[in-house]
Amino acid sequence: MADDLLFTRTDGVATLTLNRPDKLNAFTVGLHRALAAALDEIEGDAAVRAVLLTGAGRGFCAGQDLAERAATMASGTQSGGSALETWYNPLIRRLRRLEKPVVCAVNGVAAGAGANVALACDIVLAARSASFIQSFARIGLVPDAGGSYVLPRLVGLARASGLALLGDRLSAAQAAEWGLIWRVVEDHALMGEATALARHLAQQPTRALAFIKQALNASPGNTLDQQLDLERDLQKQAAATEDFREGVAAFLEKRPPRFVGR
Ligand code: T3D
Repeated sequence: MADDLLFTRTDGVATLTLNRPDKLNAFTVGLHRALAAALDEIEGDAAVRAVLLTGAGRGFCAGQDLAERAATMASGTQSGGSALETWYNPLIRRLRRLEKPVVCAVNGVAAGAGANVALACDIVLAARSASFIQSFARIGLVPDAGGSYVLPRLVGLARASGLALLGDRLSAAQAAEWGLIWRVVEDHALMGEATALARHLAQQPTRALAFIKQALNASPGNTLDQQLDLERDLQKQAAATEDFREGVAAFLEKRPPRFVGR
């Protein structure tokens, strides 16, 4: 259903709002389709230079819609693995590889794949009342949507094991203290701060931000030598951009830079 996702573009920021509030924005095939179509547009629109992802209502996202999954399991039309292959894995790859920064405003509970979609974004702000739940083990599943990759890297094996094996609720404040997310914001201030952050990023040197994402994505699997080589290659490309020339000129002329994203 088209309204399952709200998609607006203002001031260089594409805002994506998961919009199934009665079901805590749980993922259905319809929501996945709408999100994939929006990301197609965002990738092809040079005027969009940052993305803001959030949820409508009191939740951010409760992961896979279990009623839909129960129905597809009963009819034999879709297995868990195939949903990952078709929807969740491409979504996580796209968020990580998108050549524009993605801010996530976690407005409420983020559970299962909903939590891990949030953690795949570049900068995660969470409302003080929000929480993160690796709820998979509670229903007999394993963390997916990149959870088993990102959790040990962000918080270490001991905390990742506790989160994944117990499926307990982690408060936004604890998530920030552990380094799972960037920052906690008071509930009433979340959307204002997240929007301001996304607008700021939309005025930054977009190509350089894309190269930074690329370098950070590659880092966990690289040796120092490989990473140094990658930094050299990316720096060569960054230094060839119009925005680098503008950044240096603005510095020397003691004025704010006017980056155009090229
Ligand atoms: O096969 C595959 O697709 C593999 C992929 C798996 C990816 C996954 O994400 S698996 C994990 C799926 N998600 C969960 O297990 C979380 C289920 N939800 C919860 O545990 C709780 O809802 C929360 C802890 C997130 C929030 O609890 P609470 O008490 O604040 O809210 P609630 O009352 O449980 O939920 C409110 C409504 O949303 C309720 O609907 P109702 O009864 O008012 O009509 C509830 O059923 C619905 N809802 C919440 N989560 C889901 C959901 N409906 C469908 N699927 C959900 N995941």
